[in-house]
Amino acid sequence: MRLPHVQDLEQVDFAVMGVPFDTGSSLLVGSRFGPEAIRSASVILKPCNYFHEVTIFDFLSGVDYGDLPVVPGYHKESNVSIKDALLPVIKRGVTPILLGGDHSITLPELQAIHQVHGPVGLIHFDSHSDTNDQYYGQSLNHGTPFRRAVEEGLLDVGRSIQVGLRGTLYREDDLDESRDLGFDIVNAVEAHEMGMKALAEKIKQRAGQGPVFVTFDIDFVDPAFAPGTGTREVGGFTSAQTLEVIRGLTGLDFVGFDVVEVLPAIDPSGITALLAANIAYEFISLLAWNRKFA
Ligand SMILES: [Mn+2]
Repeated sequence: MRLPHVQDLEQVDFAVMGVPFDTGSSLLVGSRFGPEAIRSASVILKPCNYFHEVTIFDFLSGVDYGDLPVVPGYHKESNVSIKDALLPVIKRGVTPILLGGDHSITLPELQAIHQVHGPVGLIHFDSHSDTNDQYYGQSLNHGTPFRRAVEEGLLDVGRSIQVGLRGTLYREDDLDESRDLGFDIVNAVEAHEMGMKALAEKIKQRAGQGPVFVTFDIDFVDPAFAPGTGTREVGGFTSAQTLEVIRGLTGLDFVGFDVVEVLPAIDPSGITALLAANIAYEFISLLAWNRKFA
């Protein structure tokens, strides 16, 4: 987006930052290169969001903060490092727009958010619930962050919702485990049936008035539109539907966003990173919309 690479947060409203960590991936690795690919794709973005009738920099100041430090191959150390590096940004009142990286990075993000904001509502776009207890006997993985987040009390789970879930499961009761943790769920078939406007309304109803964090796994989108990700599931959503549902989320009290699981090596066309850049742009637009209209 050609934002300046600045780490001085004086007068800054939002900070884009990369989290180039993919040690939590269960199948294909390489999302550590997601931030670089999304940044490269983002040069085409322009400041005016025509749909919202808002020109971002009339209302917000934003920077590219660079990447948060990680230790490739070392999950616990990286989680501590991500949380410690993010915390001062949030303490300054700056809204983070985080670029992954695999979905395990959202746990340390939420740990940092929780220290400042307390439990937050989670709006989780994904084809998977990511609420498994363990993978390969390990508690930290990109399939487990939201179970850990509930266990650690990071979420106001009564205001949290997972949308877009689909694909084959391990057991018939897999999704019940997510409901038992307290999440509301809209699976992909239900979301297709209700349409994106109604889905956005349902998400807003659930998220309510308190602080919310939005986490967007790019595999929410159908692999036809976002092939560059490691655990693809068919039957997903178009890029147009993706923009429509995000644009419907105006007026919420956003405390942070991430877009994760972009794996550029298996998408030579670059359309996955381009979509991820536009998703991040729509997140920023929601912040600008709130300044202009809320
Ligand atoms: Mn995920």
